[in-house]
Amino acid sequence: MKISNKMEPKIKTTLSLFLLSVITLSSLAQNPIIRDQFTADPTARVFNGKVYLYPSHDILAPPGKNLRKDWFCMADYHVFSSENLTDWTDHGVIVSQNTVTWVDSTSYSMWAPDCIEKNGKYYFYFPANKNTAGPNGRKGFGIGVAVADKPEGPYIPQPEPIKGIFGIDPNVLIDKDGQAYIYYSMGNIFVAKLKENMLELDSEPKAIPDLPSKGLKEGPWVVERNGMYYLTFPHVENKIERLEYAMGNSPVGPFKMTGVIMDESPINCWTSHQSFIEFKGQWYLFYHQNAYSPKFDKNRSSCIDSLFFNSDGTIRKVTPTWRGVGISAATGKIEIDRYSRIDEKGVSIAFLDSVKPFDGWKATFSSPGVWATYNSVDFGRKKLKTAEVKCRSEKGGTLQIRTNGMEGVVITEVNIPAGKEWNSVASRLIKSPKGVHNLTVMLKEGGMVEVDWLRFKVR
Ligand code: FUB
Repeated sequence: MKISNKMEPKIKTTLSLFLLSVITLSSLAQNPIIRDQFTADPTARVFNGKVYLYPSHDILAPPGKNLRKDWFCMADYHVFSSENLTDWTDHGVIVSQNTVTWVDSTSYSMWAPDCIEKNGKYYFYFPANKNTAGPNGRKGFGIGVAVADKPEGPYIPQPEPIKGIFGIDPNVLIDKDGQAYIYYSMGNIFVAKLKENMLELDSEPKAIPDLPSKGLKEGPWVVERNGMYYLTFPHVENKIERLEYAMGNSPVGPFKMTGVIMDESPINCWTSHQSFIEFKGQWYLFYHQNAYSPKFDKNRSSCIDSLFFNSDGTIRKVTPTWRGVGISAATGKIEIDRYSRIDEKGVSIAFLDSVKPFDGWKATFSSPGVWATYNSVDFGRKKLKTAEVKCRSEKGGTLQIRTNGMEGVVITEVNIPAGKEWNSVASRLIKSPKGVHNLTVMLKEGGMVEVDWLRFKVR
């Protein structure tokens, strides 16, 4: 891509920003899925056989900007992609409050976005505070569109927000007949038709009736499956948001309230926000919580768990997990603190360093016999020879690593020397499994042992 001097200054800045910011950092698997920055309101889309993630980008309010310290603060959007839901590439900033002409660049209000493809173009919809009042005299939230030729950009923002919308959390559905609909929230959830150009409304926005009348509703996400339309949204039924849905026979309803997709956050994140995709024959729910910021729930992180439909088309409630989805390579770092099952009385999870949450977590095995299981580890077909465990134990201890839970085959036993420092301890394998197995780590004997990660090596 060439930056030419003849380009509009805003477009030029947007392109330069995009080109400068393309990063190909790979994150690890498990929940949260992005492990070096906050990513809220995760919109997932499948484009060209890959999964693209368009989250909003929570940050702490920068000092000296006259911003509330206790509120959402978002200046830009990144896009991420993955071929396996396990390894994620950050393609960098695609839209920033400083490069959209109509956005108040002091507002840090780039909330939940969406992105959709039509005729080979990618339309990125985003809410933000306007810098001028509209014809109705209102500033507040508008919804803008930025357009690209590729899912990862570069995106060129339109000079004006979509006329006729005052709201947040855009979501766009293109129905089977090609008609596009935009959904958004502002107290109610609204729907309107979009014109063929995807940039203008083709009908008056209408509030969708028959949804809960008490408690905040926001974040609509509509998906069609087998001729049924699912209107999903976060709603405060009790004290904080949970994910609910209504079903209907058309993109504009009527929708009938049907159930709860995910209960309120077990770690008390006030907001929730969702999107669904079907990828390689499995449905997945993307959502967020505040695992990396337990004391401030406006710094959130994206997660994925599998989602299943019942035979009547209703959705089975999803329980959030730390393990998340996808298969982990035995030769990569397996974070046992992102367990699929755990001996809750004997294994505890904590940050490695509470002032550096993105360093991740450790699992502490308190006494002999306690265990944690991590599912779906791929040992491949090659013989593996060594296990390496990053661990620490003041008194020393022996960890047993085996396949398939309590009945499994012992792969190795790792003798951890007594000491105060973190060490990488290696141990020869007794058995090298082949293919995909669940892995169990058990403290066989000794004192308390802390584990950061483990992996297997061919040498
Ligand atoms: O991220 C800011 C707001 O919080 C979103 O727009 C809402 O859906 C909620 O997640």
